[in-house]
Amino acid sequence: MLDKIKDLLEEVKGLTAETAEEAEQLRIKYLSKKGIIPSLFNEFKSVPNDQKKAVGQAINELKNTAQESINNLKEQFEQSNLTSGASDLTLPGSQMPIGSRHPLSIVRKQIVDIFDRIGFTVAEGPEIEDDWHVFEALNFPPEHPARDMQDTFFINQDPDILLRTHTSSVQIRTMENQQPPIRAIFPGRVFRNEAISARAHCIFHQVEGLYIDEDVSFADLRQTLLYFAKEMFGKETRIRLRPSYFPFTEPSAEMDISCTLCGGEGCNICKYTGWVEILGCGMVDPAVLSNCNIDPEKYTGFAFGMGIERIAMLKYQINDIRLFFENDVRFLEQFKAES
Ligand code: 2NL
Repeated sequence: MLDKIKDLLEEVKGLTAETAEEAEQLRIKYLSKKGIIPSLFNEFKSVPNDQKKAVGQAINELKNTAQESINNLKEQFEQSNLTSGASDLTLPGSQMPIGSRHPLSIVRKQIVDIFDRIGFTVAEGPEIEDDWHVFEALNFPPEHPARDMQDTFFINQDPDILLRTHTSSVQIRTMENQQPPIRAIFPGRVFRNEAISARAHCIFHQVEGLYIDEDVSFADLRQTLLYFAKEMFGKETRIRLRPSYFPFTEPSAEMDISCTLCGGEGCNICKYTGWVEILGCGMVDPAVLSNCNIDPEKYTGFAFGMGIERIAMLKYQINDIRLFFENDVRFLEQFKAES
């Protein structure tokens, strides 16, 4: 009987199980009421007295060893049950919802980056302004319609305090504070007292630009804006300048680019002309330079201004300006891929 117990002892030391279920089967086989080890206790009754001590000890050792190794097997499965799920390092992480930049921010950054590459710095200024910086210094005559309550949001009258209608006011401040050479762009939010529609909004965004130095010419203006158009809309883009009028530039022009959608063939976007207007520009009027204490005999310069909404609408084929201001995530989400 001692030999049989020894064999069983070796057997239970080497027990293995693949699953918790298998470990339970082993417990039943060796330790349950009708299992192998309790049945040894039955046989024990017929062991001769002089062997009872040795056999009894051997059975007890077998029982303890079997219990220990089966418990170990069970524990192992309990533990892997606990940890699977909690620390499976191969599981994908939980999704963090990522926001997207506003299309106006994307386009503003593109414009700023393009001019940054040719040496333009960026300047910003106040949205609440006085009459001098928004109108007077820019050569607006006293009766100009833009000065009317109908077109401009006034905060105070006499003295006139108002919401800027263009970022030119920041250019005036820059020229007042700094002698040429000046080469900067001026992005910002502007305000006009207009009825809101698909094409116009009372709040919109502009980028204006200014380059003042000795011998700055209209050719410099044209080449700078051609570079901008090609960088912004693609290498194949062409430009054309049409004569126009602004109080603060002379001569003044409006710039068209060849239609981004049809390449000039004629389509809905360009109203079958092949051209789309994107900005206004001109040579800074000498009177404006004088107003800022810059000598117009020594210095000349060009300036331009564009609406960021207009550029973004063209670039992304957005047909209603109000979409920019509604913050509808279904609209905003579409710009996730851009930065
Ligand atoms: C447009 C046209 C323009 C300027 C803005 C400017 C500023 C100073 C002096 C001279 Cl301080 N000019 N800015 C010049 C021409 C056109 O904007 O259509 N903007 C949306």
